[in-house]
Amino acid sequence: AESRPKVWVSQPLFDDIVARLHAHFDVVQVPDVSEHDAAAIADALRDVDGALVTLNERIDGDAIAEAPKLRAIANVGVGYNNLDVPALHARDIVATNTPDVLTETTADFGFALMMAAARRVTEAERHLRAGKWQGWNFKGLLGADLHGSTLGILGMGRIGQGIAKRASGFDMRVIYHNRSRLPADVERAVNASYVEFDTLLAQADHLVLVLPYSAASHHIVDAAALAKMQPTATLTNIARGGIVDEAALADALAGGRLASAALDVFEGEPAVDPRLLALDNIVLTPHIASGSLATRRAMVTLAVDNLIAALGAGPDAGNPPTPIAPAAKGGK
Ligand code: 8YV
Repeated sequence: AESRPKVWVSQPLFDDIVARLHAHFDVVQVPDVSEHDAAAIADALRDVDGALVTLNERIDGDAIAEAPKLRAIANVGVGYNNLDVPALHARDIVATNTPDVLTETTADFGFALMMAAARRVTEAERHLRAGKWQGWNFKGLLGADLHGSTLGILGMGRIGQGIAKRASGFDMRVIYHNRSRLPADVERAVNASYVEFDTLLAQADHLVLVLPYSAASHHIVDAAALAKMQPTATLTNIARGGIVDEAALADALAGGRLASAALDVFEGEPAVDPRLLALDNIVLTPHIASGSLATRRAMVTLAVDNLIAALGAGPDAGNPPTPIAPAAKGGK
């Protein structure tokens, strides 16, 4: 009998969804996430036709070069800075991601983080839990308003637009900066105005980062950018940690040059800079913005559909629903 294609599933995802792969492929699962160093990844890819991976797995040029049979990589996640897409495409390996299905959930969480930073929600809870609440205090833990303020969005893709839509209900003015300006009808639909990067920094009362990570966006929010922000402003990052210079951010927060920040992503995650951990005026969450149960299931479903189709099986054989375009520049 003809041997079936072999696929690697890098993490224990949702078994009932991943089980659909068994109809078409032999599935190799490596259950120990801690083994996912470069050598372990290269090993796992060496003998397979395809793989279902997450942001924990960096699929680099060396691993790809050592995987002669590889034909498809299905990334669970919309951002794909963990994949060397040019190296994959140079070998005609199909790469796919999971856009759209996580947009609204991630926008919800971005809004939640921004609100938590503005109103000092987690700082207030720590205060209470530590037994420091000695009675109601008129001037205690005062924050900044969202309503009537200016929301700045850096990166106006699907998730940025989702956040802009939500801001209308909070009576916020929305300004944005993006590699390219949105068409006028889209700007109207999300009620947002395009501004230059420096204007965004200067005018935002609350700045939210939702842009793909790439060489072009590495540390785009650095000391110089932070210095252009208002000292009363908040900064929320739900994109990738490497977009922010975390040392500069810690300096700004400690020095009173920025009111507060909320980070769901970190440059060296899961490690978090101890200087950030030591600050009170920061909300820190472990990369959970897309983490509703329904959305994580939808992401795995789409990644499984992509992998089946990319390897020439199932109803969409040869046409995965959400391939990463060859010319794509960043992790969006
Ligand atoms: C995922 C994400 O949890 O989609 C993204 O870009 O960062 C998150 O939604 C992560 O990518 C899982 O691999």
